[in-house]
Amino acid sequence: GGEAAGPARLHRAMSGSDVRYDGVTALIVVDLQNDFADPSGSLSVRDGELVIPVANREISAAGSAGSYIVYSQDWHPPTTPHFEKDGGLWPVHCVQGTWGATFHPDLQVVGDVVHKGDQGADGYSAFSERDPLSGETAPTILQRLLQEHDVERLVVCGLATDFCVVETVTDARDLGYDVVVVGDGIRAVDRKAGAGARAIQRMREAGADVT
Ligand code: VGL
Ligand code: ZN
Repeated sequence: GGEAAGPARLHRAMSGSDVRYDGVTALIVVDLQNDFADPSGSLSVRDGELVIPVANREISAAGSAGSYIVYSQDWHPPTTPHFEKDGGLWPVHCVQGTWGATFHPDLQVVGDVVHKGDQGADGYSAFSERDPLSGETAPTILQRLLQEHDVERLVVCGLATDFCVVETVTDARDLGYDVVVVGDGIRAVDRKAGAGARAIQRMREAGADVT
């Protein structure tokens, strides 16, 4: 977009963020938990730790502009068809109340938290949870929180590009939100080569602006 004037430009200059924040914008920080962001996490994303200072930069910029900030947390029970040991895809990760599920210690946490995957569903998107057995989807509390805060536009960063970020962003577009994805604030699992690049392509095709 064009050059911002007044306070928005000032906040950007002070924080180093390229993104414009205002009262109808919310920042969504996706799954910056130890199991994804710490190199010793059970589902650690390569260079995931590099996302933390970028997220903190965006959190500062959003906070200065009075934007609403919300954090998603992958939040699984010890047994869930999401885990490979129980018939799913993934190593055990982000089990409720464990170190792996805790936010990375360097992350600034100043906002609301939305849990997902907590009923045994996959919960890739911060907006919805899909039961891998029945295929049924149910909304999380995220959309209600955004409505309560009069949000029209979302800025998204976090992990992982090819799972929770892309599903959150495409759901957000389906719900009618304008979406900016912070390009240096995401990283991919890349279980299959090129998955991260394809996810970025999908987000752009859905109308998101990936910086
Ligand atoms: C995620 C794999 C499994 C994510 C969550 O946050 O991207 N990926 N569970
Ligand atoms: Zn998970």
